[in-house]
Amino acid sequence: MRTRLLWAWFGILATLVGVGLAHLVAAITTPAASPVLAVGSGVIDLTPTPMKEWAIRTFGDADKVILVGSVMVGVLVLAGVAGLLARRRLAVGAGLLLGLVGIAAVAVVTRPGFGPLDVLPVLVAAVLGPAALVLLARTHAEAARSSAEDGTRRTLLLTMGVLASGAAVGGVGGRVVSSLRLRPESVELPAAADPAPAFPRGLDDQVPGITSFRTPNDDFYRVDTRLDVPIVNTDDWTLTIDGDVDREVTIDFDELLDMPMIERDITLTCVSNSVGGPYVGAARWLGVRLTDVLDLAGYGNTKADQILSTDVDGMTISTPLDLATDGRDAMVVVGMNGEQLPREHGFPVRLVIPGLYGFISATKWVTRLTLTTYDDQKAYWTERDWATDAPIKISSRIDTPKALSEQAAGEVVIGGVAWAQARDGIEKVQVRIDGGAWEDARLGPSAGEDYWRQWFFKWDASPGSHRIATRAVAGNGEAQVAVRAEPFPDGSSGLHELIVNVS
Ligand SMILES: Nc1nc2c(c(=O)[nH]1)N[C@H]1C(S)=C(S)[C@@H](COP(=O)(O)O)O[C@H]1N2
Ligand SMILES: [Mo]
Repeated sequence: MRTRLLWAWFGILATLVGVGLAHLVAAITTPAASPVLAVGSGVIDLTPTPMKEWAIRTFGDADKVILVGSVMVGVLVLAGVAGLLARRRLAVGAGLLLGLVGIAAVAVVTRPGFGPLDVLPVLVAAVLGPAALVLLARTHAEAARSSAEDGTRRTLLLTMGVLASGAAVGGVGGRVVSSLRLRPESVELPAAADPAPAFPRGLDDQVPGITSFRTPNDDFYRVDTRLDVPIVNTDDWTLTIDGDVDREVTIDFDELLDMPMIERDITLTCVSNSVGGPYVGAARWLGVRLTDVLDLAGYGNTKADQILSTDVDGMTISTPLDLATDGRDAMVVVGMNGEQLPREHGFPVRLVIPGLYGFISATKWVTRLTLTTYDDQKAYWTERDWATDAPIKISSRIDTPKALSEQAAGEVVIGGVAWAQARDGIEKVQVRIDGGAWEDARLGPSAGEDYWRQWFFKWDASPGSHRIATRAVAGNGEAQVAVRAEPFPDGSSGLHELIVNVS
């Protein structure tokens, strides 16, 4: 039994060495080409949409940690099996390890944005993993042949120690390198030629527990298909406008900064947000009008019906051309809340288009805008059956009190945020207690029609269990849809309702 365990360990150790050092090499070259991350991304891409939705709902922001963790556990179980097999036939065990690397290699090579250098990490894993297993098997064989005193046992332990340290150096080194590379490059952003009005003071201090009127960059929700943050530097960044345009144009970062800047307060929303969910955030964005950028290429005669935007890694997002150019403040963004874009949110350049869910509008790390048709080219989520036309649905969320919380009888302040982008903003928010009449909530200040609005309602709570509901009406008269819908394929609907216990 103990020998078996030892051999399983050999397999695991050999794999950790390969994967750890490959991770380090990837951190230095292309982080996404790390075997574990590449397999993880492959799993994300292959997972059917309903299951992905389930994972996001169940695990929330931890979904990626859980995914990478599961991939790691799966790999290590197989690595243990490889070790056990190697006990009888070394070649079989080493072969299984190579097979595992082969799966990672497929994941790396089929990744969008694959470059030749990206094979380096899997090559490292392919050489070091099996080599470590062979080394362990040889050292073990020698230890078994000689007597305990002559130090070969110690050699085996030493070998295992060295390999474990190698794996740790790889893993930790990879982290250190990534965090060094993630440090922001500091850029000087120009002032807006067309600035946003002074930002009003929200209800943050007045209503305890309400969502902050402006979402700080560090707290802004993050949704992307990648497991790592791409490192794009301004020197290397260019934006190409091509497809069905008068002339293909490429501009660099300085040329973009030289264009007239607008500044707008816009609330971004993810299509995967459930009613009452957290995937919504509001910020002040600085950037160039999207139509100004498209004008560089000329698109008056285009037959295109979509803007297919591509990120630095080849991931694509499609936006209906008519909606993006209908006069709304669609932007090619460089600044967020008075700072340059954080790397997580698309540095150096992303799109923000008010009123459309992020998955059809908010391309981060954008490098190409292609005017084309939905018939000719399909974006990432279009291939996965999500809607192509997905305006953000009107919604109101209760931030406080929390669901199932205990409240003291008397005055309870109910508060939250509501949004109705590209629909003349929020006109009215209402609250209903225990299925009674709808009553108007008080609204906080407005920061424009594309920005959410805070609201509160003073409720005289009597003892017992109570059901609170909220709904919103937009400035254009449209009301929040009460019919329940899941996020797939074009966004959730329904009323946010919760129960509190008053005593
Ligand atoms: N390159 C790229 N851009 C992307 C995505 C992505 O996966 N890759 N996700 C989109 C989705 S689904 C949303 S909701 C927004 C989220 O932007 P945030 O992460 O800055 O909040 O970015 C969009 N832009
Ligand atoms: Mo999203």
